[in-house]
Amino acid sequence: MHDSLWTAATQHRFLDAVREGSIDAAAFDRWLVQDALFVTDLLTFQARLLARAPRAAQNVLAGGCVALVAELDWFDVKADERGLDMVDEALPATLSYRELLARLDTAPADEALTALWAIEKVYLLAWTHATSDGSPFAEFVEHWTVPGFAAYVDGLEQRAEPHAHADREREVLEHEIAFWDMALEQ
Ligand code: MP5
Repeated sequence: MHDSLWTAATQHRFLDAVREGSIDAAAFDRWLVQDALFVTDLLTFQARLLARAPRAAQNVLAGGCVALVAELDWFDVKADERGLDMVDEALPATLSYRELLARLDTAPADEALTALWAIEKVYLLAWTHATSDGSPFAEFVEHWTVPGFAAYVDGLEQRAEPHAHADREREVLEHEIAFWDMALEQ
């Protein structure tokens, strides 16, 4: 379902440029700083979802919350290495994604869980697409392609209803595309 949107979200020009090593440093840094803001918003959404999810989904969601907190620490380290200030000024695509997460917050748990699965599956596929030998971005590629992350996405898939909530899935994919677009703009 939504095959062309899945392709657009996971084989975006941003990811081609990461794979080729030709990504503009300012674009990569813009993505990094905005993604740290997104992950902060995702943690808010996911912690609330954990509180209202069916018992069977709690384990995978709780593990994900712990991973999100660790990921925020990791973003700080990466930003520091690249000499970036972690601003809290969200660009329009980040704000718009925040609004989508807020809407999902009041959606039924099965729909919210399915949207979360799509959010994570996009990153697994996207960074797999961005993989190349000797990449200067290897640690970023690795972060979202290691077996542990693939297992997490699998765990979400088992508790979600992949492709059963077409509108939610479409919205996630559109926001993911806009997020990559945002990094390349300017
Ligand atoms: C993810 C992300 C994956 N970091 N950013 C966007 C815009 N979409 C999806 O989430 P996580 O928690 O980094 O695996």
